[in-house]
Amino acid sequence: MFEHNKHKKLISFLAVAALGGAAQGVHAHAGFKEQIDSGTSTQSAKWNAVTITHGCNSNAGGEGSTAPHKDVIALSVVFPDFTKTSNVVMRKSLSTATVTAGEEPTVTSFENDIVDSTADVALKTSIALDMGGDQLFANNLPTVDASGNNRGWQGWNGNFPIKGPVLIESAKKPDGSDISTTGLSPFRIGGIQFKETSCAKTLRIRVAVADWCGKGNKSYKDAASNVDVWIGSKTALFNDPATMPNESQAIFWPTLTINNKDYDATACASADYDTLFIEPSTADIDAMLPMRKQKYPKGSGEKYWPTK
Ligand SMILES: [Cu+2]
Repeated sequence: MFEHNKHKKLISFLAVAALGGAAQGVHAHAGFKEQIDSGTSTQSAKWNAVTITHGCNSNAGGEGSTAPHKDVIALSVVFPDFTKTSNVVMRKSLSTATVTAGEEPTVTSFENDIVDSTADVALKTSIALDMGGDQLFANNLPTVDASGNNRGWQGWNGNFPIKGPVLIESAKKPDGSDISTTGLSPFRIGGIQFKETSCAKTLRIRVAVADWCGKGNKSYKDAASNVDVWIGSKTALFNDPATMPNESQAIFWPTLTINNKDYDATACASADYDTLFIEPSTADIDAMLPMRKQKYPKGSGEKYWPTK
């Protein structure tokens, strides 16, 4: 982890230098292909993809080190429950404020900032799985919650129903270090519109992502090198610090950034916030981030940690 954070800081510095602050294109872990601009809810959906930028490696070893990564064979993704303010964590902060990431002050709704958001509805938008094209895994199933909302997906390489590719990390350069590869797992998301009076420059949608490199009950024994879990806080099920970068380190959430095209810097000069955050509940992460045990098409047909 220590090595990794140094690596991340260097990357961020270079990105800021090169792109004038638009650093979203550079990811250390799982992330998103693009930032997106705000738009109306009736506008056609925005196409995007989760990026998988490296294979699994114990965070104790540090991914910036030359320790080898394992190939990624499956992915699970859980978005926040946009339909219920009661089932998500929402936050609001000023980007210049001294606040630890993941500990920004909470709010109960976005109704003052986002069109169609109410006391009950967090965001009037939805996501959908995009099959084909730029698709790392051949097998993909949407993750649907108890209320019928599409909350993410699981993609995997396997023998059934289709043998697909993995994110190859086992191919090495002559010095044994990893060849840099990125896997894309596409989806689309509906338009999100900021209110004219909002002083939010960005809405940051924090998404739980797990990159799986091992499968079956055996992988539980060596979880640290069989899964990378990207969530901002530990949960009842995902609590091994070696599988995630949140033990005495900066937290990491894969974050989809929505930019407010109509942000008014003059009108918002003295506003006490400029950034909104939304995160899935820990209960939802525990319910939906593990790979499902059912046979295809109900589930992936495989058993992955932590389904011991
Ligand atoms: Cu990483």
